[in-house]
Amino acid sequence: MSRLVLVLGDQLSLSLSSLQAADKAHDRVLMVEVHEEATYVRHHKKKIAFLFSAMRHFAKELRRHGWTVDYVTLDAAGNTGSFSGEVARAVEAHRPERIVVTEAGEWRVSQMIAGWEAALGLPVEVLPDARFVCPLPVFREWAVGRNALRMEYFYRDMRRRTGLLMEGDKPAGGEWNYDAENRKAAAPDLFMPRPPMFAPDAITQEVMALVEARFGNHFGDLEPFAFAVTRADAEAAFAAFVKRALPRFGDYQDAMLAGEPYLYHAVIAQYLNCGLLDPLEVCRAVEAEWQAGRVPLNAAEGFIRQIIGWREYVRGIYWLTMPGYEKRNFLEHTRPLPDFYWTAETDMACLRAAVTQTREHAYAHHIQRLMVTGTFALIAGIDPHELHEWYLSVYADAYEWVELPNTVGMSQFADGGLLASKPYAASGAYINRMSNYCGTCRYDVKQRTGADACPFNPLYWDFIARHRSKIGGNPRMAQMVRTYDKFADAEKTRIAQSAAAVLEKL
Ligand code: FAD
Ligand code: DLZ
Ligand code: SF4
Repeated sequence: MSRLVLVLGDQLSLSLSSLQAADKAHDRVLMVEVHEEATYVRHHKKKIAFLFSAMRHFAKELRRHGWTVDYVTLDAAGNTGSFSGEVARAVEAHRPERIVVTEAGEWRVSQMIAGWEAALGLPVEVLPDARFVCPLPVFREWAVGRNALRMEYFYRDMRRRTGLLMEGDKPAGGEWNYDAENRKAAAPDLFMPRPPMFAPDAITQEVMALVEARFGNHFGDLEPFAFAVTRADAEAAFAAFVKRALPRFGDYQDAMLAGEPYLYHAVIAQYLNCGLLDPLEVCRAVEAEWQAGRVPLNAAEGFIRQIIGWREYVRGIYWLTMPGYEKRNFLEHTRPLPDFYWTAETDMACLRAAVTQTREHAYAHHIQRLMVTGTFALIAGIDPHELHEWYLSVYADAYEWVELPNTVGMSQFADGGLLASKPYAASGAYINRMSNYCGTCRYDVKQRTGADACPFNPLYWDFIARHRSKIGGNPRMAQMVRTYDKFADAEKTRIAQSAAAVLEKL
């Protein structure tokens, strides 16, 4: 039996199910850099360079382990530019008896793969992706028949399933979730930990030249490039996080600080999502730190919840709702994405900071994504699909299975509340409480209306007014609707006029 094992760019794990099912003595691995994947959205230059370099290093690792690997570079003669074209070319060249592939992370690619058996006339075996904690059929079973798919209940099942932070059948410390302790504002700190920087080696430098030549007009700065591109370096980056930042990860999880793009975050999603790090392994390492008394429980629990809770949960939601989820627009928002999401040219200090660091590092932490770029788009009524394409293209960790539910569901409430229990709408007060951006901003966060008012303020109240029929019944929004109703008519008019003036300028 000779197999062609296709390994996709986000499947860079030796434990991959397709590799486990194959035989290195007889089978051939195929890895391909293709134009279609680099441009289905116009990915950040750093993201393309990161992935191509990580793929090339992984191909070397596979060869070291005795695999025969056909690696097609983007500029190789005859590269057809698509997965389907490259698989067809490899079938023609090697005449395998079957194709084996681990299921794709994105629905778009799964549809391509579904067509290959008929198009190529040979069996195509698609195997489950065992790198996730929750198999998709288990998620489906959990979800069926529930009205509300709340992450918290799913997360508890994952704690029981993995045994992480469990004392018998009880959660460690007596509580499942220590989020209430994780909302402190951070203070500037000269000794703030930073993710380690890895100098580009010859392979990365070659890839960077290719990316500049082929995708030079994509968003984002290619240099300086400092991501890990091998498993060993990704593990070193994670170890540095555990030692230096994890102890304060919980406390400052929701904080934002000017000039500090990373704070106490792990900056590992790009490694987890392409397979350089294993989700369960990093959780076990964090649990061990707590067991050894080196990190507090709120930090360990907060971190583990993001991975076996949120990360697994959004993947389940994605596969439960696709296709179709990408078109949801419950609030009927149609305004185009403002230019400053690409240029950072705005007087709003919080948005300028988030977009600038996104351009520089292909990274923003969760609260910047959710409560700055996300909340602004929500209260300004931006088309969720345009916003989805923005998030999918600008972050090094972005793949549709994880990005789409976070954008359409959590951030934009475009699924009508399937995922989030309320819209993440907020005025400037939230950003002021959790960051130091407002102190240097041209706008006044305390003013609700007028030319100098923080734009989040009129937009927030205008959002409540515009959507009261859709969100007023939500118990978590009812209080804000009542507050709006108590405003004098003149104030309501000023809010509407200020909001219109902000939107006009977009
Ligand atoms: P940390 O804050 O250190 O968290 C540790 C890990 O937990 C992350 O690496 C990640 O794997 C996981 N995690 C944390 N929050 C989430 C979440 N909400 N959903 C899934 N996993 C989570 N994450 C992506 O991996 N890819 C995306 O494309 C992506 N798009 C997002 C879009 C929006 C609008 C929002 C609000 C969030 C998005 N997230 C996405 C989730 C989260 O913002 C990132 O995982 C996180 O910022 C990555 O940085 P980190 O590794 O420093 O994470
Ligand atoms: C994101 C990406 C990019 C930019 N380029 C490639 C590529 O050339 N070859 C490849 O195998 N994968 C790439 N990827 C990752 C794929 O888009 C990802 O594997 C699919 O979205 C399936 O999840
Ligand atoms: Fe952002 Fe408003 Fe604060 Fe300026 S005042 S930084 S726009 S929240």
